[in-house]
Amino acid sequence: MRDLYYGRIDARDIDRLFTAIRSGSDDPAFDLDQDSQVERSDMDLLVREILRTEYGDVNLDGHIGLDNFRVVRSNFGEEVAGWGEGDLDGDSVAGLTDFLLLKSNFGFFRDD
Ligand SMILES: [Ca+2]
Ligand SMILES: [Ca+2]
Ligand SMILES: [Ca+2]
Repeated sequence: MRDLYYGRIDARDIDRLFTAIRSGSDDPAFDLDQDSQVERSDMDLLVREILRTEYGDVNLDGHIGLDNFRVVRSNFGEEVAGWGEGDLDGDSVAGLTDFLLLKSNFGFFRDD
């Protein structure tokens, strides 16, 4: 997760971390909470504490609204490249789980 150290963290970092989790990586660079495992808790930390948003914020602007919903809807059921195309749980598909994740956080606003 080299980009972290350059301050350019974006959806590609999320996708990289999902790939690491899926592949069972033990690369310490992805173990953000330093518990020696690369897993969902590291993703929670990246999304919530580093990117300061929630699952569903497809464009990472700190708000989960209709524009984000439309991305998931337009790709629904399809294999997609990653978070920015509506895959919020890292299974490479924009599907029901992603829709429900977004729905549960719909209306989220980052308080700056
Ligand atoms: Ca960890
Ligand atoms: Ca957004
Ligand atoms: Ca998905």
